[in-house]
Amino acid sequence: MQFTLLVNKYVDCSITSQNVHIKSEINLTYCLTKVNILTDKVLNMKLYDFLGAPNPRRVKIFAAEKGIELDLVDCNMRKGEHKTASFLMKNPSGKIPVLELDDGRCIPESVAIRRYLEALTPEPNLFGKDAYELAFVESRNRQIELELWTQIGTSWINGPVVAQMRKFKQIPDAKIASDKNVQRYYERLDNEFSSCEYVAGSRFTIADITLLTAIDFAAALVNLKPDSALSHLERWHANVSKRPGCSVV
Ligand SMILES: N[C@@H](CCC(=O)N[C@@H](CS)C(=O)NCC(=O)O)C(=O)O
Repeated sequence: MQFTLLVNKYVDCSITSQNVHIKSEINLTYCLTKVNILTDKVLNMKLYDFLGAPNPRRVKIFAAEKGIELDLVDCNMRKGEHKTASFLMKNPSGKIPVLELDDGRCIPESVAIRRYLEALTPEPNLFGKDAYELAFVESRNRQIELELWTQIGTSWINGPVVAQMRKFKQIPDAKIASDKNVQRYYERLDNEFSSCEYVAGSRFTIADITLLTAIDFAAALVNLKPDSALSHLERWHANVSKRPGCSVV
């Protein structure tokens, strides 16, 4: 319905003048984007997921915040389903999440998937609205990925849950160092949240999802819950956890 109306508008306008024609082409592009959104929703994008895995959760929260429904496909990591030949065709890195489109094309990497979803459904905006905000949100998101997620990852790989899998040679000293780095980073964040409501300023963005999923995973499975004395960090955590989209596990 919406598609037909907008196309009619395009056709009507295009015959009046060159100027209006250009404007209406923009309308058509906008309109086709909208159709794509509807089409992708109708065609069921599949998200390869595993309950409790933090990187797919980053995508699930993002989608929930935007009201996008994804068809979840259980990729049982315990059984190694993310390393099978057929899964490696979807993502040669053998990791989840992967978004599979209706025509079989696949997008790995949680940030890349979310860029795709943001392009399809621009509102509510979660990546940044103007040149500065886009760059600032990206910088905050990257810092949390590179300075916190990596340290939590080291503690996880060298910690007790992974020890039970007997797959990796563990390095206890690496875990001692990364545990300390995580605690120091929590202190830095606490300090930042004393003057800032969200990770990238005054509104909720993708960077908050990156931090929330990191902390929840660290607290639940890596024994790295932030100290309750870090009251600003605790306030931020309670505040974002209340959002319906963030209740997705
Ligand atoms: N940078 C990737 C990381 C994906 C990732 O590490 N996913 C984990 C699950 S939460 C995984 O599949 N691990 C399996 C492995 O590393 O072999 C992203 O953001 O999607």
